[in-house]
Amino acid sequence: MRLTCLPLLASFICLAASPCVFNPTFLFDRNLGAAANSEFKFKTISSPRKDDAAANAKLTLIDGELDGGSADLSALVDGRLPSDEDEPGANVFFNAGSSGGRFRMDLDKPIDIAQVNSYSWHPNSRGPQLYKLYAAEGSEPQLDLAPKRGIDPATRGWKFVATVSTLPQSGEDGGQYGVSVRDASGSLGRYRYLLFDCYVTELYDNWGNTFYSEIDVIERLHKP
Ligand SMILES: [Ca+2]
Ligand SMILES: [Ca+2]
Repeated sequence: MRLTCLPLLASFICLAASPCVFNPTFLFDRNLGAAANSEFKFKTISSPRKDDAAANAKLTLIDGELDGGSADLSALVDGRLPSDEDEPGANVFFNAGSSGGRFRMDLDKPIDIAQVNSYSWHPNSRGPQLYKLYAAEGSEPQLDLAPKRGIDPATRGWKFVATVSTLPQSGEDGGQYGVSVRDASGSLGRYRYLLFDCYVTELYDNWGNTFYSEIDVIERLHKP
């Protein structure tokens, strides 16, 4: 084979082996003990940022009720972090005894999103994260920006991105969690809106709604 054919062949093999399939996954890390502190430093997940693409995002409750002790939704993007493992006022969480709820993040304009990173911290069942993530560019036909629970957002113009679950298979579930939703292509896509469909982590008692401390959106940077 002539060497000049190799780049073409290589690109063909690449296309055949990894077609442009949208298959986002998530990574997560968990800090326990002294590693769980106000710095939110993880071994494999980047720490929360103050200057990420969600810093000025507008958050809107779609369904469910926030707990009376929860911070406003804006605490998810304020870049501030709890300093203690049980600090309700520095976290967003749905009402005690409820099954969770939905909220929407508006980034003001569509951006190419590389990662959606979510952070939580609690000594027990309010530590792990369990949610479904959907996204929309904004111009989808019949896009419903506020689909209630019971309505599959994917039938209302939203694109399903991933189901995030950091629930341990056994043992204690408390700790500090960092999650990163991403795609092997480097981009989750170009979106203005994100929808978070959040679920309780357990049903043994009323205290299973996650203490979400921050949600970062990392824009994919394009080299000029
Ligand atoms: Ca942030
Ligand atoms: Ca925060």
